[in-house]
Amino acid sequence: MAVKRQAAPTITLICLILLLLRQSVRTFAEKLKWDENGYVLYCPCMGRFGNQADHFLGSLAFAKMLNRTLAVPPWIVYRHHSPPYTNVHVPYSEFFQLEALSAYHRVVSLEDFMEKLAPKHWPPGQRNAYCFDTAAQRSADKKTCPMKDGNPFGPFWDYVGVDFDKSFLFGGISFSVYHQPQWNKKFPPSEHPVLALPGAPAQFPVIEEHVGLQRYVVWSDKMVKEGEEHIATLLTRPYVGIHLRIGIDWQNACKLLESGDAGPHFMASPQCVGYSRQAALPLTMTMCLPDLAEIRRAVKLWVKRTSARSVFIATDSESHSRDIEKLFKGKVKVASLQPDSAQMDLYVLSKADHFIGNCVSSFSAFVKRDRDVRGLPSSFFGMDKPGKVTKKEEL
Ligand code: GFB
Repeated sequence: MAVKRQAAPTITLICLILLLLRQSVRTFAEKLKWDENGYVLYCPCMGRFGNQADHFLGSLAFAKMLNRTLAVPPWIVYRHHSPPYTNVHVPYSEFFQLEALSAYHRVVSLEDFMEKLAPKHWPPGQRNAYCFDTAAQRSADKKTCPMKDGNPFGPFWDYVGVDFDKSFLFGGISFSVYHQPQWNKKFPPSEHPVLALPGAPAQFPVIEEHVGLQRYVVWSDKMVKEGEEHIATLLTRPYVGIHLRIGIDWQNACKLLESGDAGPHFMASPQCVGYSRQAALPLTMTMCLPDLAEIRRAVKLWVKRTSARSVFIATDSESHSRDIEKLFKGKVKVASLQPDSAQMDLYVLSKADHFIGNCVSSFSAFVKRDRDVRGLPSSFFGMDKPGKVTKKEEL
């Protein structure tokens, strides 16, 4: 009986907390007021998660530079080999806390912008598109921004129910701070309240000044809960997390290095060779596509150095778990996530006691940045001691 009497107030308390939580999430969305300083909208239409994340940091900085609110887009997840065999648009807040971005700049989710603000302030008929004049060259009349041409562009804007009415072209300006006055002069918020762009107003890879913005990309409570459960069941600390980017698309990409067509920087490589093109360290084939010998060497080294009791493998293809297990004669636990999930792999890698990544991959770069802002150690295949490449952070 005593147990029953105690259970009732506990349940009431839990219900109350849940109600308050729901209320606070709702208030964050309901409090929306139109921002007279204007908005930036864009489609994260280049690359997969890692590319989109790099672009996101630059876009956040661009919105702050123009003092416009950023309409945070969903992640575009390509599901062409498994149901629903199409693009899935995952709201930002599924993986990360939208509220945490507010410590840096004003944001609203694109979904809330469309549902709560657009009907009144950006109604159909007034939906302008903005693009480089070079992009408009692809259209029939050479004056229209190709906002919805092809995949993922069309499905993205359809997801939020947007058709565009008119195009405004620009040229000779970039997304850098240098051109800030031109942006405000050409498109003052009073006449151009919503800057909707076909792609991210940012460079790839993320520029050095924006790397530190990663600190505002904070995992959602749901991801933390699930991620910590995986870590507790699969792994024993200390653990080394490794990212094996070795699938067929990657093998083809790395061939560009062999042919010498890549230049001093190749995809996410500034994260380990340095951001200066002139002073970039050499990027080797082993760094781009580590073979089994290099994987074994690096894992052995870091397991020894950190006295690791387990190894977590995230991979886009073969996990080589048997080979890695053999290295330690069964004394070190080796685990992967089944079924694999890109964001959950990122979470577990980001919490490892040591991380070995792929210098060229933006998927690895996400983990490296996430760890850097929390002072956690990382290395790369083919580069045990990456130089300190981040000097400045724009906060
Ligand atoms: O993230 P991402 O832009 O990194 O694209 P890169 C790679 C995608 O492959 C990820 C999957 O978003 C995941 O969907 N993937 C890669 C993984 N590694 C893992 C892993 O360890 N675990 C899981 N679960 N999934 C660029 C692409 O990739 O590579 C470009 O964005 C282009 O479009 C280029 O294809 C060659 O920078 O590595």
